[in-house]
Amino acid sequence: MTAYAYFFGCVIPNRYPGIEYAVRWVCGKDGFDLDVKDLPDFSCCPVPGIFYSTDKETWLLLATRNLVLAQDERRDILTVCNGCLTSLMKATEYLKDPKSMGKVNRVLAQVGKKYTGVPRKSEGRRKVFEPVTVRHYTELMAKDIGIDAIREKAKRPLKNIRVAVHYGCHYLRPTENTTVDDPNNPVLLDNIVEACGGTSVDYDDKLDCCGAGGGVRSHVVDLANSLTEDKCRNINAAGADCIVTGCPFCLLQFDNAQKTFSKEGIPVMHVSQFQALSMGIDPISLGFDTHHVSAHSLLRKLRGS
Ligand code: 9S8
Ligand code: 9S8
Ligand code: COM
Repeated sequence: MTAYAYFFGCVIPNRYPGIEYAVRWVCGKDGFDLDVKDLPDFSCCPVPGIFYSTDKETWLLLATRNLVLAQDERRDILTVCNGCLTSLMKATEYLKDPKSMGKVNRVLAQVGKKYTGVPRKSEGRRKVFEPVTVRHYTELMAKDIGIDAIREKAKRPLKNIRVAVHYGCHYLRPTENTTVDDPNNPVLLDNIVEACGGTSVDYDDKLDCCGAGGGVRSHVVDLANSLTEDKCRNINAAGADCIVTGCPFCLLQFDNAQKTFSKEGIPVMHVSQFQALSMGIDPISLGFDTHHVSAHSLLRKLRGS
């Protein structure tokens, strides 16, 4: 059985603890009972839109330190965020260049750490090191656990719930060389939603950015919010009851931006929260009271279904 390390990033523990609870619940004894461990020394990935875009050396150093923590425990990293996926995956690709790896390791030596990758196989007497594996929650669930197993565990299928799935940029294009899903026609989130009993509705510009990423929310919040408004207009036109995403930063943007242009708003949740609901979790555990847009109407509809 593959061993994983939880990588929650910053947004989930600080803003949406209900997502953390949902992920632990789905992966734990009540759910799929995976071998996942906390590595308390993990830091910010660091966030790609700020660090990767402005200071690649610091970005690679901090990302590598996180990779080393997982490498030394022989664990794959389980990210629950698109930005964390991009940052850590991209770092493993930069580290394939021996020069970059040497440079980073010279600094990491000061804190007694060294990135080598993981010795997964050997050729003759020589060990072959491979990059630390970085997985996204959505990918792990849809591909490894599998859609049938998700459907089987959905004891309380979320029938009647119309869902607008939002993938987010860093999920669709995590690196130049790697994809977790088809960037032009992604399906994994839609498949999870449907396996949980929901109906994934199509809407215009589904693959567009939520508006927040790449530092846009931090620097030009009005622009970020107007991009979100465009997306929400399309989502409303499709008659969705909620938005489901695999990225807590997209979730934060939808959840916060809506108060600037809409009174009620459409509830937004992480795919793990949606999945946990279908598996019969008590919704009170999912921390919807920390979301800006109320989930009350959705939960009422659920009770009726
Ligand atoms: S860590 Fe710090 S800011 Fe964040 S959530 Fe996802 S991206 Fe990585
Ligand atoms: S935040 Fe999450 S992944 Fe990104 S850049 Fe465009 S979309 Fe929302
Ligand atoms: C978005 C991350 S998930 S970033 O803002 O583009 O870094």
